[in-house]
Amino acid sequence: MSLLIAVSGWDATPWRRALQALLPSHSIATLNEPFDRASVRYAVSWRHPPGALKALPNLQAIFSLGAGVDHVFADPALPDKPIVRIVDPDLTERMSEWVVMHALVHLRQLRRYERQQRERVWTDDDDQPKAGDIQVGVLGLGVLGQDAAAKLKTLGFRVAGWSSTPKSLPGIACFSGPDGLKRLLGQTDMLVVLLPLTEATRGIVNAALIAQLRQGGPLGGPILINAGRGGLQVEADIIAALDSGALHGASLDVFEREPLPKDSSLWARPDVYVSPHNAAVSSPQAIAAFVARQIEAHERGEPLAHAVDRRRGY
Ligand code: NDP
Ligand code: OXD
Repeated sequence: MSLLIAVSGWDATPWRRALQALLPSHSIATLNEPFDRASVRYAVSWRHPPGALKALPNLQAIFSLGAGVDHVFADPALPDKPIVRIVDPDLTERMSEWVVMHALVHLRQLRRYERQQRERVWTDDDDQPKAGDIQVGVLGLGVLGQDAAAKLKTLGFRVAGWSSTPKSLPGIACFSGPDGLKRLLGQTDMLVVLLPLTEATRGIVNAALIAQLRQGGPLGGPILINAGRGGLQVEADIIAALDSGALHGASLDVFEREPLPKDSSLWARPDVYVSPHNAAVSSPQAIAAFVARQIEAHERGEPLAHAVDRRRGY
């Protein structure tokens, strides 16, 4: 019985080491070595090369090594097997750290004070807004969105969120559907995007959406914080909005093209924070433990947890 590590752009070595330690009775193979296709029962994927998972006659399940599964669905030859995504506190806590950090960085004008420190400028600022003056809108109230929303709330931000299906969450104003989105955007000073990339969400962060955000406000204009996926955003619209003032600033962890091309103007903008798609990295230790627990449960005949809905695409 074996497990296939099917990754591209990542080093398979730490994954192999972590999975082998937890699943000593399984043989583990990677795509760049010979393996017996009939023995493969499970595959773990991060952007696996298209077609890599076909002709595995005994495949039981595919594990995404990220919370997102758009990279798995990108394979036109994907076998019709359950796809399990990561739901793990390790990943969730990392994401909330990133979201909270960027919310605070914009609230407390970190760039400005870094520049002032470099220039040895002392100012007397008594008009600092506080978290309670800021209305945050979180697009996507799933595992990550709910945790980030709750932590922002704890810091004092006023928080609302938007999801596909209606929700009721303590202290968070919840919206759903197209009308709900419009209502949320109209009151939002800081927009946090934690949506999955699907046919329904591709390009959702565009000029039309940005134009609906609350203008002015305590931060001088709306802030965009996107750690969902680059395909959710139209970068040309974001840049135009920053230029026109329709957006006051942005923190972007994900991009239409990754790595972000060297000639993208986003790199050099003082009103934009760029991070290299590492808001919540998948730790081999934590995530291999999640995968191993699921495989052991499945081998005992128990159902797989966190299998995604192929029709919805997340
Ligand atoms: P979940 O599936 O738990 O949550 C997705 C949320 O989005 C749900 O609330 C869902 O609504 C909502 N949603 C989906 N489609 C729509 C739509 N068309 N309209 C309105 N709401 C919609 O995912 P996670 O929270 O675990 O992860 C979210 C995404 O974060 C991942 O898909 C991935 O792309 C990204 N990610 C990025 C990382 C990074 O390092 N940058 C790391 C990890 C994840 P409902 O609740 O009603 O289903
Ligand atoms: C994920 C990611 O989906 O890291 O987990 O992007």
